Amino acid sequence: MTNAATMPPLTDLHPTPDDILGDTLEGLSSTPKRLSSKYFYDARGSHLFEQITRQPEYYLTRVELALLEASMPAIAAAVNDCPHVVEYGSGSGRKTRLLLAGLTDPVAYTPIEISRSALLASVERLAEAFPGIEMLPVCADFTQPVPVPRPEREAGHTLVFFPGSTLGNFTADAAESLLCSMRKTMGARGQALVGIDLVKDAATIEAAYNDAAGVTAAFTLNLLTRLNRDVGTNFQPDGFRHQARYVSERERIETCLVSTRDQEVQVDGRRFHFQDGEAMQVEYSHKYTDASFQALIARAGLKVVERWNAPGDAFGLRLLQP
Ligand code: AVJ
Repeated sequence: MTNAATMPPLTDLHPTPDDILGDTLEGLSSTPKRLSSKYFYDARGSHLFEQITRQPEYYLTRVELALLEASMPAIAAAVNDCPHVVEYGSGSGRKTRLLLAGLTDPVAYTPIEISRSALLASVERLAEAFPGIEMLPVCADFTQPVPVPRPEREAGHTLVFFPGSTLGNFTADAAESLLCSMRKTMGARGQALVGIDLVKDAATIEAAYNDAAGVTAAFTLNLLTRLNRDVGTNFQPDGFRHQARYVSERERIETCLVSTRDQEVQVDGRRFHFQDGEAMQVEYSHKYTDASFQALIARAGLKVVERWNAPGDAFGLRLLQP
């Protein structure tokens, strides 16, 4: 039930149409062309992502939820008491529910999420389930500096929660600056709980991004529909196809939209030509080893203090500290 008492105030810093247009023009002017995966998450994109997490090939969410559930007592013991939990890219909040239920006396919860609809729906459910935890939702692109609200009741420290291997969507340089801003958010006594997908056989990884039902393809192509609506591009989604390949040398999935014909796209009085077969880069999903993850977080002044792996090392949770 929606009512004034359970609806927490929203800090709304959603990217403006100008932000999205600027990024789109920059990406279409690059060689090779690229668009940012953060714009996948409009209302429909967030809904399609939820459907991806239920596809049999997409092991990540299922495995991480089971790992979080199984490790929760150990996680609660390793996390300092009375935390303010700040989650980056909170999505539907299924993992949050397990975390908030398992931690010792969480004081407040700040989800930072670019999809306003996903944020409002999840925080409304969480507010009902956890009436004693102050909800401080922020709609924002977390790759930009985000002011984190201050809870009414003093928290012992800040716990950054960054599950889903969302870190994997960032190149090493972008991941480093994001981890640095998380380190600032958590403060000297803070901690971060990060979910990472681990390097495994290429076929398993590739299948996860090429589900038989075609949900991932629809998710990728929705980016074009979204940009047509929000910044006035005139992409013809049926002139592109989803392509996701695991590149072992770079330990990542590279997702592209491939033009299936010679065509032109116009936006803001400018024209961009696509050749038949031209690939536009839209998403990376990096997979990690202990060594590559250690090296990455070290660049941001962080270290692993606890680690939990799913059976068969399918997925990992890492507790980090400055
Ligand atoms: C949002 C990082 C969890 O990269 O695996 C799923 C997004 N893209 N299928 C990922 C995604 C295509 C996903 N995460």
